[in-house]
Amino acid sequence: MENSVFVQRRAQLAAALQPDSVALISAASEQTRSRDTEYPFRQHSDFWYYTGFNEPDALLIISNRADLPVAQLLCRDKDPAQEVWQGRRLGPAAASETLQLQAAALTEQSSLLLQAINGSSRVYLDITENSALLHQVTAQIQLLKQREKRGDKAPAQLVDVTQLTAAQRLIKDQSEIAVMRRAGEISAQAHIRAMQYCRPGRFEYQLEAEILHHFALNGARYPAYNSIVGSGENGCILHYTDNSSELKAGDLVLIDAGCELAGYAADISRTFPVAGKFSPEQAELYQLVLDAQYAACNAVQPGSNFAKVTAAAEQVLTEGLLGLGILQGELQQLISDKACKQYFIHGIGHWLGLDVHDVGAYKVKGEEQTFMPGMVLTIEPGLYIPAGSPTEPRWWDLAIRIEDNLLVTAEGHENLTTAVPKEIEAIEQLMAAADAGN
Ligand SMILES: [Mn+2]
Repeated sequence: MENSVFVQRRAQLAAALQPDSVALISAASEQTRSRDTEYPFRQHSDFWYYTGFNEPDALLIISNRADLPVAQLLCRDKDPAQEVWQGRRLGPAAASETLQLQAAALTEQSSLLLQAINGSSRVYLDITENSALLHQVTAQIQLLKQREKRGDKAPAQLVDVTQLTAAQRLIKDQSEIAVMRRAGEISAQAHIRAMQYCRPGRFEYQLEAEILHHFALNGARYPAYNSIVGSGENGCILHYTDNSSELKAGDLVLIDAGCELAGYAADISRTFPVAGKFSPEQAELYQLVLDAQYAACNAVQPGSNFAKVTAAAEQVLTEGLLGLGILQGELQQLISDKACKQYFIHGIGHWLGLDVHDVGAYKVKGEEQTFMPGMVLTIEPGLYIPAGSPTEPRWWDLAIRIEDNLLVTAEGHENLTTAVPKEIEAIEQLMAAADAGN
């Protein structure tokens, strides 16, 4: 992303603060995996959004005060001995130029933070997450209060910054949309690869390996979340990530996987038969979820909202489940009772962006958040019928979810993940062609 994008985002946040205020945004820290090894470093999404700077233990100070720069960065100093072991550091001098802001070493954090807080009317920070910073800020506020006779001034309020950052991140700009299109494309191709590789006798983790391989080969080294590959009854466990079972002919396999590219998540689910051909029951239930997914996608446009999209999907699911005899009763009653929720056990979708379950309000003053161009969301209806459900046993252990990523546009929406097939015929053809090729 161009540096000007980050400069513009910081200016936008500064403008959203109350007059004479500062906002503090922390970078993530390294997390221990075991003993002296760490998890792959993942930058804090807000910090990444405003800096594009991928080092741990940094702090961004944004201000709209006339006597302070719009943006100051505190980061690790250069240290040749440490860098030989732990990797390169940008250091304040290069950071200042590269990131187009004022930068100083972390050793100056205490004094620069005090300067930024002293005289500010409000201090915005994440009051739930970084308790070390919160402690430091409250200690400094106490100090300033003691020194008020000397002319120092403690801020009157600590405010949660995440409401402002979430509102800004909810609407994606052109550079974000370009990255998310690419993340969707890479993830779609990875799902295709898993469908092509799938055979009875192979294992769930082998499908996962195909997917991760495709992500990494295309510049997305890590998934956006732990990949779910659930065959047969495993598909009924929503966050199944053991991925350890052998794939059996006659079962469906549900895959929920998406890559992270330059910080941005894709989030795709597909369900297909292990042996490449849907049974009649599988096909009927699958087509029902697909019809519901189309109905929900069609309802994604400016002015719509998650409640309308949910209603569109639930209408189709309820009619279909009634038609198949899985639900019994009177249609309107079943719809108003939300009877389909017995088998459609999660929400229709969520915001998508730097976080897979991205920030952004779902309700605004008690009302549904209205869809606007630039918002990106998932549409993912599903049906899960575990063994023992009050249905004919032929439906048991079927689990189906179909999930795409949609960008709201002025005209309606753009589906970012259409490259991976979801029509029954298209899936069967793809898998048959892969079979013939081996
Ligand atoms: Mn999702």
